[in-house]
Amino acid sequence: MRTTAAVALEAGKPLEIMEVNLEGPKAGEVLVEIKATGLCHTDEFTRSGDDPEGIFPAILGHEGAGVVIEVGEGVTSLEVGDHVIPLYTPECRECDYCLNPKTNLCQSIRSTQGAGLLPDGSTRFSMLDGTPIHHYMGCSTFANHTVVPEIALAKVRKDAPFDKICYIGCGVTTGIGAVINTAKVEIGSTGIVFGLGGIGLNVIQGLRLAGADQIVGVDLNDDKEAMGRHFGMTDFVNPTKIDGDIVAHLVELTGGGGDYTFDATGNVNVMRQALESAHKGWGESIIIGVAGAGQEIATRPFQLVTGRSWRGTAFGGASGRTDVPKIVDWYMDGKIEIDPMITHKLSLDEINHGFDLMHEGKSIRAVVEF
Ligand code: NAD
Ligand code: AHE
Ligand code: ZN
Repeated sequence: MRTTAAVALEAGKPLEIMEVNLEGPKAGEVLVEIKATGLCHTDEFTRSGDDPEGIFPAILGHEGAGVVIEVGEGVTSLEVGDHVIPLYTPECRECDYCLNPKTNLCQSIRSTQGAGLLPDGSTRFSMLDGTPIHHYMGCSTFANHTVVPEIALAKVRKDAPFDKICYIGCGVTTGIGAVINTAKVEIGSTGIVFGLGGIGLNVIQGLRLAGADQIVGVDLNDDKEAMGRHFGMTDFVNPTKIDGDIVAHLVELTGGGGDYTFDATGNVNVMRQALESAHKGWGESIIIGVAGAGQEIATRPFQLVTGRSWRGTAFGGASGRTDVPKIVDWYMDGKIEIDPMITHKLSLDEINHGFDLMHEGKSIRAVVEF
């Protein structure tokens, strides 16, 4: 079939909207009509050329929701008409990683996924002249139709709106899951969140859900304060507007440091600030942000010797086929909020404007509706 997609032809270039060929699903695969997709900073990280794993040409996008159009041979858990959210962290329920409750990082298709291919080692997308186009994070949601392995699709209820639940495909689950699954924050804790974008605001929402008493948000952009407070932030700090060192300021503000701190910026200097503003003796700092090729984190080992720990999380530690339908229920039952964070709705033709809004700090989530 043919479908319309925003194609990343080269690193650093705007996406190009074009008709592409899409082969039908092979064994174990599913053809999905994407109804809506969010723009996450990780898409921009890859588009820009910062991602060491970036491959071009590719169809980016990993925060989608849609409807099953066709299932390949052997697919048993999904049928035509099901509503689904593609998962960049699949859940095969069979590999050593899926069988270990300490991780959500199913590895059953990681090598082909990282190479921009489906599990059989080939791509279903191509240009009209036959040039292959790579998949991205196993999802490629910047296309009106995509083919995804069965193990990388969460089946969700049919009354949930696509233009909101697409965000559960990454930002919502990553932020809330970092608090609940990874940090396992206790009632009464103090949390510090660096970066109040599409991920950080969901960390704040997760901290409120977990019963944290003090929730400090840190961002260079004062415009993020109002939204942070809406989601439960108790204190806002703009590092450019304080006297002296940000770490000392945060330690003072929290009476010793955060029980839990989170980096949601992707900046390695901020990751260090997050670690060092965690409480001596027990503070845990969780890295969520992804950093560009060649960048490394650093701190004095003494920071760890004195009881802080440095950890990280992918997709909020969530096992997608199991957890994502539950998070959709939380949204539908009013336990979590999504709507105010969807600040812009765009058509596929306007997708590059969505990245401009991200850079300008004007959007939390821009969502493309097909
Ligand atoms: P975003 O662009 O919406 O938000 C980033 C925020 O950080 C902005 O509000 C910006 O003003 C703020 N910021 C930038 N530099 C800062 C600094 N020096 N100090 C304080 N604040 C600063 O991005 P997003 O979509 O929220 O993504 C955030 C990061 O999380 C990205 O690196 C993204 O790639 C990563 N991410 C990781 C996962 C995962 O599973 N680990 C999932 C999704 C996104
Ligand atoms: N490709 C990058 C790493 C990018 C990365 O860390 N991706 C996160 C998801 S970000 C979603 O917005 C992730 O899940 N990583 C686990 C994995 O297996 O990819 C690089 O540095 O090479
Ligand atoms: Zn993402």
